[in-house]
Amino acid sequence: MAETINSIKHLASPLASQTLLDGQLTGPVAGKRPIRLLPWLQVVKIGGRAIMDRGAEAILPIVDELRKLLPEHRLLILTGAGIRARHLYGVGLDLGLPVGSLAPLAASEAGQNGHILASLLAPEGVSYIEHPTIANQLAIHLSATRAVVGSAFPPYHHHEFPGSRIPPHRADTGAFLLADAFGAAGLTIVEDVDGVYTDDPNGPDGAKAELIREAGYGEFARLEGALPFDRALLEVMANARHIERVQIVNGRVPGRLTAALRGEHVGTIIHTGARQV
Ligand code: GWN
Ligand code: ATP
Repeated sequence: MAETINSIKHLASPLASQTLLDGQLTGPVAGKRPIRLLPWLQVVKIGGRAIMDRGAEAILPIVDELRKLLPEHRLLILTGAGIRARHLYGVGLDLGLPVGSLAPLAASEAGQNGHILASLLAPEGVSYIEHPTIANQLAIHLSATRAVVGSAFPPYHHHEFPGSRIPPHRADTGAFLLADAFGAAGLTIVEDVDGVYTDDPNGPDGAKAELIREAGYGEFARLEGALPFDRALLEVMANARHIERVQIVNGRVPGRLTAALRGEHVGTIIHTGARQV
């Protein structure tokens, strides 16, 4: 039988015949910076406990500020889970629920806060959009309107890492993962404090805490006390591809969010591991 080589069926692929575990082999193919999908997008994470749990007194001024920002920016507004998730953790841990069961329960509270915020911005054409819509149809939604609201929690569910009993990847990490994946122009995290301090400013030693105006993610990782965001955020920042800096601002002070989105330094700036190339 004549030997035939059917070259038509051979597709050239640089990774076809090698392990994906050897960085030296994958590096030349996978080492490049990914493209920015939505370079004009500004991502804003609104604290669940810091803003949403406080009700009208804290939410309405932020809604007012977001409304005024719409002509200037195209926004993905993401909400944290707040106090109801803390209560869920308490009840769930007492019952022995695994971290993968607690993660979606807490995530749903972040979603509820998003629904509340979106309702208040509805007259401006802002709606809550679901996780799958953020993943697949954010561009078309933000072509139709200036901003959308979603849940900041990553939808890990039973894929949540089992290292701790409280889900380690919460709203701050989720917001950063999305901003970096989309190659957004920026991420601003809205809290109820002026930024990140050397220690919890509302804790027992709060009077001694000093505001850190600007530092790299590694310096925050070295702080031993509490942080105003989930620690996993710092791990993700180490490997960031696009987002070079994140600003934490006080959403209880009118104008801070607006200033931050205009590039002003009004809170704590954290530099990530992403480098301009
Ligand atoms: O329910 O408020 O999205 O956008 O992580 O999963 O637990 O879900 O399990 O599209 O897919 O509660 O139902 O809920 O917050 O996450 O959503 O109203 O499958 O629009 O159905 O990835 O919103 O919700 O909680 O975000 O964070 O139906 Mo909710 Mo959340 Mo809605 Mo979403 Mo989860 Mo969906 Mo999902 Mo679930
Ligand atoms: P979520 O969105 O996850 O519901 P949140 O971001 O709204 O939560 P917290 O997780 O409570 O709110 O974070 C804000 C709080 O963190 C501040 O009110 C402050 O008291 C506390 N905090 C702890 N450590 C620090 C620190 N080092 N610097 C500043 N604030 C800190």
